[in-house]
Amino acid sequence: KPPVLLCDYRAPAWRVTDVELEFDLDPAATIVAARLAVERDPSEPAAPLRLDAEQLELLDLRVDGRRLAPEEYRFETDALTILLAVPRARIETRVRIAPDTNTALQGLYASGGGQSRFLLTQCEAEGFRRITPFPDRPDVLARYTVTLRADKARFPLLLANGNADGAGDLDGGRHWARFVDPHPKPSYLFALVAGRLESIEDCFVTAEGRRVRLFIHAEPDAIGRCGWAMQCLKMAMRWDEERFGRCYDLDVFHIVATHDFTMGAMENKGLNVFNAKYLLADPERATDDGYRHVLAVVGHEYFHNWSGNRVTCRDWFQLSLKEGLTVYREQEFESDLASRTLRRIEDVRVLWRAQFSEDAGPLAHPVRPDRYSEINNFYTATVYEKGAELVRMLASVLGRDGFRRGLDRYFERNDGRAATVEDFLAALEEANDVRLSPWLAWYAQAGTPTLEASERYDAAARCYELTLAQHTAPTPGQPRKQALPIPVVVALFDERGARLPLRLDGEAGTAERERVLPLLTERATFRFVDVPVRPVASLLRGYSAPVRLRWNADADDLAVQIRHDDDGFNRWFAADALSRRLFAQALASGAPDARQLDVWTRSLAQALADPALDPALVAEMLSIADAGSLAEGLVDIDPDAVHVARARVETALAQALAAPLLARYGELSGATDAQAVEPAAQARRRLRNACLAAVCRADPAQLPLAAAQFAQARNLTDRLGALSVLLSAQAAGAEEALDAFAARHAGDALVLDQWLTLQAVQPHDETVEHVAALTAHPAFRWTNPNNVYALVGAFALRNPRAFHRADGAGYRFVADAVARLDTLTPQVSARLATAFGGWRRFEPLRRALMHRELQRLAARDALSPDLADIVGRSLA
Ligand code: DPP
Ligand code: ZN
Repeated sequence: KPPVLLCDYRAPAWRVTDVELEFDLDPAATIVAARLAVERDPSEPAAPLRLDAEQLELLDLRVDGRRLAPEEYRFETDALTILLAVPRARIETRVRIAPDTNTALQGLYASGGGQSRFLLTQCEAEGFRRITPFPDRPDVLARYTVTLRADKARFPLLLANGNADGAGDLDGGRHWARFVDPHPKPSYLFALVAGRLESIEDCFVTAEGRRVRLFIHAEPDAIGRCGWAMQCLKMAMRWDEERFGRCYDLDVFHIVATHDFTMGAMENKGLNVFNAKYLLADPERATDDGYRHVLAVVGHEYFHNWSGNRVTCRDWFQLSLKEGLTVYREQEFESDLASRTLRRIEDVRVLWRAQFSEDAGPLAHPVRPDRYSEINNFYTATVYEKGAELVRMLASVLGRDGFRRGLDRYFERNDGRAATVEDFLAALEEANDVRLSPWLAWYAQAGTPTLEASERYDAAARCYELTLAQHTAPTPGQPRKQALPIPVVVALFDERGARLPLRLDGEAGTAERERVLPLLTERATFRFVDVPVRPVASLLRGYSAPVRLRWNADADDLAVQIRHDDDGFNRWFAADALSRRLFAQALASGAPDARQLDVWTRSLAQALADPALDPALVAEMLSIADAGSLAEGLVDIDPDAVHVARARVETALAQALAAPLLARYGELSGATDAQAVEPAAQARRRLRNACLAAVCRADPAQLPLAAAQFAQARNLTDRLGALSVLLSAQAAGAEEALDAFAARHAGDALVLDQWLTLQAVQPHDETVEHVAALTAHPAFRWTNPNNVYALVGAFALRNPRAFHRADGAGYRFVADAVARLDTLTPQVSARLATAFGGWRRFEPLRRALMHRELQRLAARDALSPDLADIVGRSLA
């Protein structure tokens, strides 16, 4: 199948204005009757009506009430094409589908087991065509009326998008319910749910005075854990009103939890469907990170109601238009409600680990790709996380008020429309009277820019020169790169941490204390005058652009930043830079430089002793980057050497700080807020766990502390933190602790997923066999994406040591899993296969072994389009 190209975009020849759907729901065989009001674009007099259709059994087809003869239409494996001479018509179809056997989890499928097995849908990106024949593309917006009929005892709850419009009983123990969604929407936002679920209800009054009923529905054993999500929903609704002036627009908002889902959650209009992992939370069964993920994802999906639903995407090339913007809004939401610094550090870590490595390999693509073979493979770190960074840069360039004005304009201009990145930039431009067209290059160009900084201080002239230069390496299909606009936020400090003035040569007026240096060309020098002493520069503050910073800052200058920078993110950024440098030295020569190591450990000792510093920030400073992130940018990677060098640096820190770490651990252990979920309580637990890990690393004789914490834990964060320490130390009693944990949480799928992950990420040789054995554990099913990601995904993507075992056993295990999953859930198999994407960057032995597994996958019969695309691009 040839790829879809952005440059081939054409507006739809036929529009659908209204859709009426009737479902006779049954897990084995559901009948879907559709009535579409279609209209031809007058400029397309000859175009037939093409309806996407996959895996549908066509029972009936009529146009304006008349059954069509076989020569009047074509029904192929992916489309139903009708030759129509009239400019508008009523199309009626009836199809049969089989939700029960739908393991792809796209379209209508079944979730759960036994009594509570229920039916639900997932349509983004192209699942609606597995429900009914339809022009399944985001620029066809229609009004939907949906009627559901089902057995009342098995499916007491019936839901679809929009407001309820009647319900009643039918003969034979069946019942019906109808829903009308007044907002025209693309088909990917369609949803229905039918089942025996329990519900909680709340209410929200919008700033416009609309009374909205809020519901969360979940299986009976889960409904007691939905209270936090409901609180998060109300916080999100209020925040979007206050920060961005966006109000909710229906009388009801539903959220449904499922354990069988290929993604995190889905923003279907008025009927969000959530992976239970991002919805359920209580202290016994969710970690602090789990609570924060619920806040972030509930916010994310709710924010899509404007950035995605009211204003949707013209085509899937524009996916980042909704995802980058919504991730940005989600980040701001959590930053306003919890710790801005912590959220920023975590986002940057994810960007470096997942997006930079994507950009450095064969799967690199621009934030707005210009081609795709399988759109499911473009729900990537580039589209989401880098896309959010682009929005963040635009927001910083326009300022808080300017960005708000621009976004208001964007929503107002494009409400009810399917928009493009150009529409977004045009709204920001017009509202601020600026030119933003250079920013399009950020959307079109793949690859991570390297930003090189160098400095020169002239004491006699009291002048400080900062030279910035950018370079982007070629990526597949883009051999030559252009310079991008890079906003470099900077401040200058003296060595005691006092701010120095920032006056550029030739400027008058009072000097600023922080400013954005716009790098618009390949290279530029910024000359600051009246600088009284040699300054310590704090660059790229708040991580103001998604670039790789190359800057050979003096270790003592980095120490000044770690100690004094008033941007919490840059304190961490400086500590991270120093630890990466020590890692590189250990990798090159076996040991980090003693003097720089000393500078680093003394700075962190001060941070640890500083009672005024956010404990979460201290914890992050103590946690050095994972091996994958440290290896990013290297060639001929030897994973064993990376592991050893990283461990050296980590152990050196733990040993240097052993006493203060132990003391701080003790102090934090007295806390009485074991079940509190406020950010401050979470931050203390985070630091306490970081201290415990380091203390036990420095001295295995301290492992009884971990055993004690495990035994006494009153929340999942403490229990898992301790278990992790016991496992990675291969402590006596670790096996018993694992078993005790599994027994305590038996039957709780989400907690057992974390238990599986903890075992999958252990950097030991025998983890390969252990993980393979765990696939036979009752807590693991190949058909459940959460299980697969928790065990096989964690092993393949987060355990470089064991995945890259020198005999190739890790590769073989993962490739076999990918092949097996491809016949069940192709989206999941394709995502796992990205673990092989970086194969060319490894040393020759691993490179050959990974290459062989990719070839073995490529040679299989009947690969899914999803997997064929990833394997094909990886080998190209
Ligand atoms: N659109 C979903 C989300 O990112 C993913 N399918 O929220
Ligand atoms: Zn999203």
